[in-house]
Amino acid sequence: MFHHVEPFAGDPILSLNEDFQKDPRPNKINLSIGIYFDDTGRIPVLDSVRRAEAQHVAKGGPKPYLPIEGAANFRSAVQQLLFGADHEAVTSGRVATIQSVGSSGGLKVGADFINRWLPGSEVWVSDPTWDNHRSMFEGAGLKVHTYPYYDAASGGLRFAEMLSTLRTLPPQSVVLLHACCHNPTGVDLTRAQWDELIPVLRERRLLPYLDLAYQGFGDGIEADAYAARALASAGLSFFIANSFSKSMSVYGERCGALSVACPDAKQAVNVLGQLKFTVRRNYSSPPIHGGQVAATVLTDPALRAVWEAELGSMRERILAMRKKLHAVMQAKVPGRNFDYFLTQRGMFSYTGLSAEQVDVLREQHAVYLVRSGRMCLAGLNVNNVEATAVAMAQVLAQGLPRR
Ligand code: KET
Repeated sequence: MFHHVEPFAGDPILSLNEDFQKDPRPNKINLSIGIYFDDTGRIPVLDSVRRAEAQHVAKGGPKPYLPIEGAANFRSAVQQLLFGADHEAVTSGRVATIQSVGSSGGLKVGADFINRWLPGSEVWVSDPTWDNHRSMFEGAGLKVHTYPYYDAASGGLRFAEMLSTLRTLPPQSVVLLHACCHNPTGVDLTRAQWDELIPVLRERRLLPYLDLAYQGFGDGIEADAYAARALASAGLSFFIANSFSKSMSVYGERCGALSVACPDAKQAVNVLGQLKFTVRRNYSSPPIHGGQVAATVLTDPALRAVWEAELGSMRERILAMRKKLHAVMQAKVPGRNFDYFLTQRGMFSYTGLSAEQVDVLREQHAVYLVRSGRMCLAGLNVNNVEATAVAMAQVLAQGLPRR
């Protein structure tokens, strides 16, 4: 029956993380997966989350199926977080939101919806992007292309080329955009660039699909929602998948949402209905726990304040690591510019290391990066940042070919 089934080649991020767990070397450093580790190298359980969980456990309620679209309190809290409570898109009811199994689940449900209801549409993702984007959209039966994004020479953005490519796309093409903290490069659009991009999306009648997986890790919770709010205020129809995995450090709870901003409330009802149909025939309904914890953290004023402070200190700690790594690298490898560590935002930086250099780092120094050269700076801490810099400097000095 299954003799023709091919072996799984492994996932460039998750399989590497599994290899890291198996690595017996005590000095190993995990800068591969996009997970925030604290200064002691642990995945934190946020105080806000712990307290919200305690409230739910104390209530001890039954565990019925949630509605297909998820819990109403969670969905409404998500809309307020993304757009602001008073935003016209929210108050007019023209946003359709489902609670999803991580933002990955939301991305895929949205992709399935596009395949069913916009069958001619093809998808355009940034070059490069999170590996799984291509995989998910192709898995939904959609064709995936790239638009220019990262400029390896400057470590910045190819904004003019990006815009001119988007101007050539057929109407209803889907444009996947990272709302903040671009993965894998850490290179984001400025507000002025978003403001320039939006008229192009509108004129070409493109369908933006925002991925907001790192809200709060860029410039702050509100600031990182700029793209979502600007698109909504401009009256564009768009998708947005958002995640609490990173911002609440609840990775395994698989807690996220998919929202679709529609032209009016009537269309939002139908869109929501079809999202529900997609969910029902995939996994029927989402789990309770993570969504209820997130809803409590978002809506209880005391817990909300604790969470905002906790997220703020995670962001600050990553920034401090960026500065420290930059300083050590600058000292150890004079003549080479490491300013990208300072200018890039969020958990990731694109180091420019080749796959071969990344292999040497892993094999000889037990420092794990993704083979694209992506480094997760949220895995750095006071105890390993120096060792990371020393290892990187050695690898660079070995003079392996740089891409
Ligand atoms: N979008 C982006 C851009 C992203 O980096 C991730 C996860 C997700 C969505 C999915 O998050 P979820 O937990 O489903 O809400 N990225 C890290 C982990 C992974 O690859 O799954 C990573 O890039 O390392």
